[in-house]
Amino acid sequence: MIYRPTYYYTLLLITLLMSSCQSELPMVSLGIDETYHIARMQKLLLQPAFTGHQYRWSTADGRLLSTDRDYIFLSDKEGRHNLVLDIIDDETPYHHEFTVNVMHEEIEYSPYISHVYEYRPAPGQFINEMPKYEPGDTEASMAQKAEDCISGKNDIMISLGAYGGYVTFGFDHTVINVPGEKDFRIWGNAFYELLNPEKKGGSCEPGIVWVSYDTNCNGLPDDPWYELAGSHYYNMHTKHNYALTYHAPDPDRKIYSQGPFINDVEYIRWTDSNDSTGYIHRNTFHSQDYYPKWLDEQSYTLSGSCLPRNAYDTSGNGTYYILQSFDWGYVDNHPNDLADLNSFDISWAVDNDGNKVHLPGVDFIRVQTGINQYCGWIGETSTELSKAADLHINTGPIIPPDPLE
Ligand SMILES: [Ca+2]
Ligand SMILES: [Ca+2]
Ligand SMILES: [Ca+2]
Repeated sequence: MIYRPTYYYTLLLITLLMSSCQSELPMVSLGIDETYHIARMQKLLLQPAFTGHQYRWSTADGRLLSTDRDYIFLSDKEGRHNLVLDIIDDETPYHHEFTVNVMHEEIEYSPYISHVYEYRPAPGQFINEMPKYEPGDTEASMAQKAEDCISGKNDIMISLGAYGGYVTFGFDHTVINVPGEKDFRIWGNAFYELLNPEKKGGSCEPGIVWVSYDTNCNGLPDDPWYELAGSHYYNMHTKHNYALTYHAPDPDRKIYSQGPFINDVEYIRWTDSNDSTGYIHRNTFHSQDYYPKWLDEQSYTLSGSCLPRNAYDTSGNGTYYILQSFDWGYVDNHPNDLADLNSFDISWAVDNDGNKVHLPGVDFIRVQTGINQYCGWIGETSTELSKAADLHINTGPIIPPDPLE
């Protein structure tokens, strides 16, 4: 028999009593701490465990932040933020004061793209080339190639193909929507015609910008998307909630040419939500496949808003097209040196019904070719981009120190 001292039984008794107390009065926690430490421009998801009739998140000086049960704290202001959560309930009201200390990030943020989440271009004469498809590539590896092109300062152009093609990217932090200021800039390859630059037309291929806030905080672009309403959002010829389907080339199609440069007129057929149909033609300048080779589907649908056509055949015989820029709010729509016309304000965001939406910041940005248009020998109108920057992150000293000083 093993000797057990008396205190062993005393301890056992206390343990049993404690555990029975705990089962009768379980410790319930609000789930919101008293103090948090986070880096600036990072989200803090606050989810109280208690329920009530209403919720009120506010600053300690009384400014209302939200009346939702869950709240995402986000700030670019370093320092101490004193906050209050009130759970309003007749039986179990709750008042909780807490502090979020916002610090500077440990590793300096990059102002440039850090990740490409999706690359889903429409067919086009630069598809499978910008970036280049190689046997074995998948949608994921093509997204990685797109990332290698447009992230950081790599500044290599990718093409989104014809109408509806898109890319989705993000940064190593949340891009803050600073009130009254534009928030990010995107570089394309638009240019004005040299002879008449004042007309602001030439090769302008407007891409629509969409933004999304990672409201479920899972790091994935599976949250609601909002269009940035540019200058042509309310144009009577803009189609909203539009969809267009591309069909892989039919091996039994009739192959015939049109003029000296189009050698396969019925190459890639499209059908749209307005019961229209048409083709992406193949031209003599680009001989690779125009349908994304990494897609297994024999057709795929792209949707969004569709902007009015912007091309004019100034020659009258199909030899000289001018693609007119829109006023503001689109990618690949004005030359890159016009910084302001290539910059975007998150406050332009609207929902699917066109109602303004306030977003504190965005985690995901999507650029989508906005026009369904074909211009003879120059081909389909396709948005291109090579880089993007968060305008609120300091890009560091631009002027090197003077060696004579
Ligand atoms: Ca803003
Ligand atoms: Ca998400
Ligand atoms: Ca372009």
